Amino acid sequence: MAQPHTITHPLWTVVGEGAIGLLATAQLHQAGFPVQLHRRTVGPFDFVFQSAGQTQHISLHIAAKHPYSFILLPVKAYAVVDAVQQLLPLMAEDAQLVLSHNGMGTIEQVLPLLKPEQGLWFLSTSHGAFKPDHATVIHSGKGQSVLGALNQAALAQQQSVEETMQAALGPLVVMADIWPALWQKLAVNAVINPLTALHQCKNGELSNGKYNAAIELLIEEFVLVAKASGQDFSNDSIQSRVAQVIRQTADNYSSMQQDFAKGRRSELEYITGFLLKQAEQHQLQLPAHQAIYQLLLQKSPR
Ligand code: KPL
Repeated sequence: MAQPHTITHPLWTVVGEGAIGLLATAQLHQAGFPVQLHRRTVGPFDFVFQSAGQTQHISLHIAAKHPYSFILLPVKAYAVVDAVQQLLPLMAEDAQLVLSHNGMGTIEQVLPLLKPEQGLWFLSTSHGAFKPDHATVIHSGKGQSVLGALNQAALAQQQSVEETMQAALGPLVVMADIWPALWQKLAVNAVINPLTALHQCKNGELSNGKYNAAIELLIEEFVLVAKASGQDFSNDSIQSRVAQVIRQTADNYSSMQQDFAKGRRSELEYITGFLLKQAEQHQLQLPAHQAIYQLLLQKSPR
C-alpha cells in the first residue's frame, strides 16, 4: 500500500515582533510550517491573530534552535544592519536571509556582511497589519508580495524560500530582477509617506487637489533620479501607481504619519534620504524632496 508522504518544511525563524513579522508567523503556523520567533526576551510567546473575521490564539516557543537556516527579518530599515550583526553568530554557514521593509539602502549594507554561501533575498509586501497591543496582530488589509533573490547563494534554496514566503505573505510574485519593483515601491513611499507625515493626514487626503502640485514635483524629481540610477520609469506610470495606492489606502494612516504622530523614529533616511544620496552621486538637485526632508528632520524626535 502506498504510504502517504508528508512534506517536511525546514524551520524558519522570524525576527522581531512587528506587525508584519507576526502576520507572517501566524500564517506560517496556520499553514503547518515550522516557525520560531527570535525576540529580545526569552520564554514562550502567545499572541492573538485576527484575520478575515476569525480570531486565533497562537502559542510559540522563542527561538531556541540554532543555527538559524532560514530567517525572515521584517524590521524597520534603520534597524536592519544592527539586527544582522546580532544574528550573524547564530546563522548557519548557508543560511537564507529575507529582508522586508519600506525604503532602500540596506541591501548594499548587508551583502558584504554575509558569508559566500549565505543567501540574501528581499520581500516587498503590500499586506496591511497592525498591533493594537503588544500581543495582538490584526490583518487589516489583504495584499500581495514580491520576492527576489539578491545574490548567487540565494539560488541554492530558491524553492524552499519561495514556498515558505508564499505561505507567509502570499500571493507571491517571484522576480528574477526585483530592483524595478523596489524602486516603484520607493516612489510610492517617497510621495505618500512624507506628505502625510508633514500634514498629519490620512493617505486619502492627498487626492484633495491642494496636494497635486507637490505630488507632481516629487514624482518628476523621482523619475529623474531613478533614471540616473538605471531605472527607467515614465512620469505617467508613477503618477497612476501613486494615485492607485492613495485610493486603495485612502482610509489608512501611512507608517511615517504614525511614526511622527507617536514621536517614533521614522524611515525618512531610507526613503527620502536614500533618494537624496542617489541624487548627490549623480550631481542632481531634488529641491522638492530636499525641502520636505528638511521640514521632517526638524520635526523628528532627537
Ligand atoms: O507603504 C505604505 C506605508 O504606509 O508605509 C503605504 C500605505 C503604501 C503608503 O506609502
